[in-house]
Amino acid sequence: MSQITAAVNNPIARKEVNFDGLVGPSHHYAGLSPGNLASALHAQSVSNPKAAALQGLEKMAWMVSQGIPQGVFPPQLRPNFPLLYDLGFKGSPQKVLEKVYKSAPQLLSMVSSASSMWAANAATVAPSSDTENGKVCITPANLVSNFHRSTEAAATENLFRYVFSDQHYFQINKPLPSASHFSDEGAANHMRIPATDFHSVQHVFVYGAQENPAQAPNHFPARQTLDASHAVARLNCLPENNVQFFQQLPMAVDKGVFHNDVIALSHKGLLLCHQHSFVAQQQKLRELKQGLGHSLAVIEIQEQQLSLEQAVGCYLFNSQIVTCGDGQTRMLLPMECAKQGAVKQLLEDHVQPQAQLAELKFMDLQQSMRNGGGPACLRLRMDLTEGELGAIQGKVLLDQERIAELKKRVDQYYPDRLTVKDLSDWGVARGLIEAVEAIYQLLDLPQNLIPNIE
Ligand code: SUG
Repeated sequence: MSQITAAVNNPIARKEVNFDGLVGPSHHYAGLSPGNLASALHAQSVSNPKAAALQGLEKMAWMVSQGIPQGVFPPQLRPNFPLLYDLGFKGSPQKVLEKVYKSAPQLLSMVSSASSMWAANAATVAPSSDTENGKVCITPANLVSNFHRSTEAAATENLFRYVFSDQHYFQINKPLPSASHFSDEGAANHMRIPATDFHSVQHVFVYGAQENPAQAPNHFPARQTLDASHAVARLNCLPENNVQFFQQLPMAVDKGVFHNDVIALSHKGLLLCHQHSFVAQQQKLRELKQGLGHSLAVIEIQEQQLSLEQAVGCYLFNSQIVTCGDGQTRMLLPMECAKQGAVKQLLEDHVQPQAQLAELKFMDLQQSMRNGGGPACLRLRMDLTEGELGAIQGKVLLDQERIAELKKRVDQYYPDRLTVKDLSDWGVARGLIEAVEAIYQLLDLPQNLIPNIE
């Protein structure tokens, strides 16, 4: 038996840890992401950063209450003053904010976006059980599809080089080159699927764009390229036999499926997806089954059960299926799925029995949902051994006490109302920066990870 098969074969050796991005205090709605329908719909509406962060922390608290290891990544510093200086704005912070708001309000939104909260886009991760070098391999995403998101990559890489700095256990790669040819959106377009019998594993990389323009979406951008997916698979040291590449259905991208995790999700040997998730779907699913020795359960939701539009509206596929401390499997879904009778019925009548779910847990994540971020967008999954968990730096692994401390900081520092105009006020912006500093302090993360704004 090869080393890789042996490690995959031992499911007790690793625990799935979900690292959620804590919503930052500058969370607001700016309509920055073409193809993300919720972001466009809520552009310029008034946000509530405090409620957004507390909703995210409630989700983390539920995970901990279920006996599931849970981590957190801090928000990045926003407004991003160093970037504004790089773009030629000069003067005191107040002057810089006034100038950028006056000349380019959308730019102020871009450099102030709290988008690092969507940790599923932070990186692609391969657990040490699956990699040729036996390390956890992590490739931070370059996120070049949207300017406001591309500015996350450097800070994410720095954070990961600190938190996962033990090179005995972790390999942190550089993000791919920042060019559209290598556009990479991280784990949102990647599914690690072990066989139900744990004898093998497949990594499915989902891309939206390839060279043939006939196979590209017409209205909205395809955010992930095939060449980027190939590069990430290589960098993450995955054996070729354990890797497959699926293309998103262009029609689905055009209907608002901007990441694969908006239309498909996996947990252990289960794949839950929509009928219109992939190009040549039946053939690709056959290949996947073959790669897993036919040990895979697929629940494929048909268009007449749930249309693509409905799926994008309620984010059913952006849920998290989790195995809890009591051994039961539960599904954490956005509240929007409970609000539509037909969706709830589909879940209760079909998904719950087929996936053998002990509970459907609906949670209110409305603040993030209004920017197109559901439960699964907010988290980056990693399967880690006890040794790897023990090597993590900073107090980023959570218990209820640390969550309560984080809630206190959020209550103390976060505004409960924010518009882009508010961001042009240095008094407000300084408060947002202090909030981020307080969170780094609480999580025992060095302040030098936060760029100096002078
Ligand atoms: O990249 N929204 C994010 C949502 C990311 C969701 N993540 C996953 N599906 N994994 C995006 O489109 C909107 C920001 C604004 O418009 O203010 C935004 O960036």
